Amino acid sequence: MLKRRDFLLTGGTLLTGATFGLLALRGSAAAHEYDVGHLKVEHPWLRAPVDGDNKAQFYAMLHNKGATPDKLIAVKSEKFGKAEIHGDSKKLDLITPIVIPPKSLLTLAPGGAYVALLDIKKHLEVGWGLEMTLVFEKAGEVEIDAAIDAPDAAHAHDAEAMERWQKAHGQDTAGPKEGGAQPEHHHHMDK
Ligand SMILES: [Cu+2]
Repeated sequence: MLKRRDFLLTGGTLLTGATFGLLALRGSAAAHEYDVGHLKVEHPWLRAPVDGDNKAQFYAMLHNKGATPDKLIAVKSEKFGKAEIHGDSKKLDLITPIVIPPKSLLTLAPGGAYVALLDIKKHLEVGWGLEMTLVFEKAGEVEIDAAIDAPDAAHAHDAEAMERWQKAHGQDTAGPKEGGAQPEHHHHMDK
């Protein structure tokens, strides 16, 4: 199920009075993070395909609170045909798991290790979310909702890239249009 992302929350200058009103009504905020075993997946996101393309790149912050390493070994979603994990930031052409060392926070970001989402079957709308399953060797599987960011986003919830994309695609940036059903997206601007 796709959900409208509250990406506007990340761009302070874009906040409108109406948005603030919604926020006040919605009450408690859920952070954009998922726990599985000793791992925490924070701000999973992807760079949407450029127009006409059918592949995307997935990134996240992977926090291993445990005393042993773990590995991201597979990524699944009904919306794309397959995923290839390019886990070695020095040899990005290789397909190899992403290793998360113990007691560490691994930030996947453009230019480094990533997951290639290939053969996308349905249009991925920038500003919405994509439900996916991450499979870790030890911690097991976890369902996540990845933010679909602009194709040139530099980091999760890149509001400037989102605004450029919207202008280029004739969408306004005035605020939520789909009513009050958006998931709360409490974002601390960690890059
Ligand atoms: Cu997030």
